[in-house]
Amino acid sequence: MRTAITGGTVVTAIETVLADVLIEGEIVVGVVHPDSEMTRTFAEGADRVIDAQGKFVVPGGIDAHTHLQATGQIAPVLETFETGTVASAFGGTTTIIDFAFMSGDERLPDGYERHRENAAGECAVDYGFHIMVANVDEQSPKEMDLLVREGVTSFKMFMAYPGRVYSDDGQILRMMQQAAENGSLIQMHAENGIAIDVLREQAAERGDIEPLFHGVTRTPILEAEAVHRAIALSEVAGSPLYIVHLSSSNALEEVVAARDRGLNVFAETCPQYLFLDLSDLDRPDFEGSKFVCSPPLRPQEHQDHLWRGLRTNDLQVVATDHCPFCWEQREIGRNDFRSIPNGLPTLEHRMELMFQGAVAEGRLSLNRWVDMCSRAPAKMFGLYPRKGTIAPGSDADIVVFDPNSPHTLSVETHHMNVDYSCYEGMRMTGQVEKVLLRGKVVVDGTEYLGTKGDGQYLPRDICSNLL
Ligand code: DUC
Ligand code: ZN
Ligand code: ZN
Repeated sequence: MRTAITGGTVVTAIETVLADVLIEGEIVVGVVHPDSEMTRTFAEGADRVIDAQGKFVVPGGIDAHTHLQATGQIAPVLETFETGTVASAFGGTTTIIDFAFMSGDERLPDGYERHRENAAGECAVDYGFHIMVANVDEQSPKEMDLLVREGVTSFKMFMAYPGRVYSDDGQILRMMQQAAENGSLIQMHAENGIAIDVLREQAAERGDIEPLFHGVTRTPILEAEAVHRAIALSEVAGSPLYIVHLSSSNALEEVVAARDRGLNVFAETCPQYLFLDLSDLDRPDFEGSKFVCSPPLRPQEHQDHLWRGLRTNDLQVVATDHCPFCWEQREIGRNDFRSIPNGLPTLEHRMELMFQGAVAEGRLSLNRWVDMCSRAPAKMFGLYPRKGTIAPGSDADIVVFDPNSPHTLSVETHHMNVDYSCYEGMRMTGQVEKVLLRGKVVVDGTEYLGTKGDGQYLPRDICSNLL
């Protein structure tokens, strides 16, 4: 099957060029000048020609932080591998890296194997896994080595949630030492959970039980403290570190200071921290519960700092932490914010939201948009250059993006399996028009053209950002 995408502007993290993209089967074979002889002969013999005049042609998005079919919380995530990845395809994200978790007394590889079974044959886009680590003991570092050899090269640890998935500093240091040996990346949920739990209990005792107090008690000071400690531990271990879902200017300052000292410290933020804020948690009639995630939404003034961090590359990646819960599931915590399940639905909207905030509103360049949504996660998590760019030899995961197609985000039109939208009524300037997954058109406008199981499992290399 030969496909030519003609007349568009190809945008990668590096350059913006008028060029045609030539695809043979699943692979890009040429990015060439529109008037070239190669285009003419290729297009003549092509099975399909896609006209991209006036559109951007960008590498498929990579969302490096999702939780599909997760059951580790108060309520199960009802977004399945099937529903979540179809929504992902509609949003122009052609690869996800999902978190496999250990439940009960499971070992590291158990969570991975269960997750692989659950995902097999279900996914609409390509997928890999990180592991959420709990119950670290002397076996855990060896299990980590085993998984790295299988292509699972990143491991999330928690400084929050004592008594559940929390690891103490010694356990974290031990795993970081092993990561320094095996080349993997430790991802950190950096919030001081021990102190936060005291504040949460005190709030509940005072009768402060509304969703707003979820935000108030998880103060950014205790996010920054945990980031600082995680950096210190990784420096001692000699391992790189990746902070997940960084939410505040306080935490960002710690990352900036570490990077200025030359440490291999990286961080991701999420659209919710750039577009939503603490006041959403204070919406009346328990509506605020729809915005409960951890770390929580912050006062609006943090947002400018995060955008600046993206501009200066102190924040490298934008991922969603997609972890949706329906209204009925939120209701579990009506009488105590501590029982509201944590996580927001964003997977489908990441590319369009980030285009809006970055490009349409003039904060960042087109190339930076592609970088933080596609190339940076590909490099961070060992998928580059197969993913994250449009170049000869790379997978033909391609989005035709219309920069002038105003529309409104709404639960009425989204494909995510959740009964509300955190972005209801938000106006977007640009829109995903067509999506190709390894050369196959899976989305055309409002039509889904894929088949169940199109997505392939991706064993990953190690992070390619290290010196
Ligand atoms: N951390 C996540 O990454 N996702 C959901 C909840 C949490 O604490
Ligand atoms: Zn987390
Ligand atoms: Zn998460």
